[in-house]
Amino acid sequence: MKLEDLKHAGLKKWVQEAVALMTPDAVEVCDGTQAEYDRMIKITVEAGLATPLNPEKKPGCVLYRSDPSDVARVENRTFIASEKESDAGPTNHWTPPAELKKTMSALYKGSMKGRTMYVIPFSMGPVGSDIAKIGVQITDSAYVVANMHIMTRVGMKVLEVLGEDGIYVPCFHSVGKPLDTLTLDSREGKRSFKEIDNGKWPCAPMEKKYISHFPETREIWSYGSGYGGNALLGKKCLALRIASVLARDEGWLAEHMLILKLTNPQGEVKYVTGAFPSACGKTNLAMLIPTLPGWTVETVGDDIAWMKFGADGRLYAINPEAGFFGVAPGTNDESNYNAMRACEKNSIFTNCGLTEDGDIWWEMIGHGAPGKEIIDWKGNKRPAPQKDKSPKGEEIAHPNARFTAPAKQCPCIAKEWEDPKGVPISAFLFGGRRPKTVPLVNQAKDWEHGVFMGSIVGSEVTAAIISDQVGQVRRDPFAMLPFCGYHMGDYFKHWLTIGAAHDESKLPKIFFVNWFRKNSDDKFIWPGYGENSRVLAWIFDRCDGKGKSVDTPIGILPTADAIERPDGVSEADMAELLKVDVEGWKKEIADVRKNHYPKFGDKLPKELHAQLDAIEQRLNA
Ligand code: O2Y
Ligand code: MN
Repeated sequence: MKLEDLKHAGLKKWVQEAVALMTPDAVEVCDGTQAEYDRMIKITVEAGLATPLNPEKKPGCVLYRSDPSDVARVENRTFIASEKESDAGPTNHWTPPAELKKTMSALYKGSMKGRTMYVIPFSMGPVGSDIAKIGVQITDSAYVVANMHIMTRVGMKVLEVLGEDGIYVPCFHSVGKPLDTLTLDSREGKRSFKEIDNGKWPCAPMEKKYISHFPETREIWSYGSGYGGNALLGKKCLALRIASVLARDEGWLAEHMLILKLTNPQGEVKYVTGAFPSACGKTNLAMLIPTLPGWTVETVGDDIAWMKFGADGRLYAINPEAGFFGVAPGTNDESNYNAMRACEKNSIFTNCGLTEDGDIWWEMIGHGAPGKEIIDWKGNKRPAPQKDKSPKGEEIAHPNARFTAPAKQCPCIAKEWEDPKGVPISAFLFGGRRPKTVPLVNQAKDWEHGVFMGSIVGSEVTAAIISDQVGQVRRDPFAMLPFCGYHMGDYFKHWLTIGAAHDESKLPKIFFVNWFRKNSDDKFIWPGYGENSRVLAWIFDRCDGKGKSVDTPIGILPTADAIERPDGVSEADMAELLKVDVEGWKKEIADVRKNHYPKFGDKLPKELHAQLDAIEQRLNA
């Protein structure tokens, strides 16, 4: 579709202004068709940026290799440019919006020279759902267009819903690498050549990358990166940072949470959401295959949940996304069978290894690589690994290598996953990697206690993360620290306000889970993965006021016999997993009081301090 054919006058004007600033060679409005997707892949293959995979191994799939400097989200280049610094809060990077726009406008000037500007109308959530939101992303990356096709709903239907004056979130994106026209002197005279990417992933140097959010005007400006969360602006930028601000203002929740559908042997269903910091197996939990007979888990979403109250007073969630942007290394048939099936066709792979037979490979895929050689994520030929592990720093696939797979291809996708009304949520789970202190599962005594639990989420630092902080807990409240578009103290307040404004009996129950307890030999006590269904079953029952439980100073815990023990977990192990470690919790409370809560200054709600005092008193009683 051509720019002139856009019916929305405000949108047309916004794009025209962007064209005048970024001066692309051409402009295309995306229609979301398969033909368009295929053309984006072809353009990038011809530019040497993509390798089609062997259709017998991975039909309809393609592999990209990014620049080594452009491999992940860049938190230190991510900005919340609210008018007042105090609205962004101490855990976000802040710059005055006018100053940031001035700096970035200078970068955007001529940034699309030699490239096509794609205008992507996209819906986060089923098109037309009351909970969904529309965004329009301008980008000069065909890779981004193809990924947005999978991760969001793109196309004409979105423009129809937008009509002539509908509201959308405007999103600027440029990789920040204009293609110049080079003029060379030759014997025959001057000759001009248009620069091409020629196999080099286009992006700007780190100090010129900006992932900027303007919460008051609900705008996103991204410059300099073509990778993942920096460039696919519907995901972290719109669906979390901007949406969290909308949710605060409009009385709903935009959360970094998976959504799963849990069915018991009697066929009764409950929907559960869960927030976990990175590297806790969120996608694996969303796609879990229960070991507990008769139970099923189906997936509604693996990363983001938008939740609004229905007329019946219950909270309904949608997954605003249409695909999975999953971490490849570590994903295998054992850890996540369903994710492996979801990405075996029509998927995009980024920064994985390429085998001799035209397939992808990554560390812990479950087998060595075939043949003699493999091409690593940097494009270098290496001996084909016989085992599926590599020494740190010498990986074949980058540790943040990704698959982009359509959600509808996941064998365990729930039939309700696109229900525009959303699904009614019965439980919120919070969790982190906590080798000590935190029990396997702990139900909050009430909503405020649950908000307290969410506010102290974190994972213990291991040598693999930061060697001089080993043993400390790196807190990531509600797993939202990098994704909240405003002050985290105000965010806690928003959660408390939601609880106070609604009938608590209809609100989801809140649980803290911890699959990562270790014994004195540094071995995991709980097997995790499919065995987590045993914990989900207890949570299911607790939502109905059933399930054997005991009230303790730290929350409501299962009795020793409430959760059926999996193979390899002894009675003593179970007792360890469910014990109240009084001394450990006193240290936990002290750490939160001294090192965590002070970060949020005056905006930390008094209710959370009261929770600290109450738990401390109960522990001392
Ligand atoms: O590194 C990136 O750009 C991707 S980050 C990501 C992708 C999918 C789901 N979650 C995340 C995250 O950082 O939480
Ligand atoms: Mn995430």
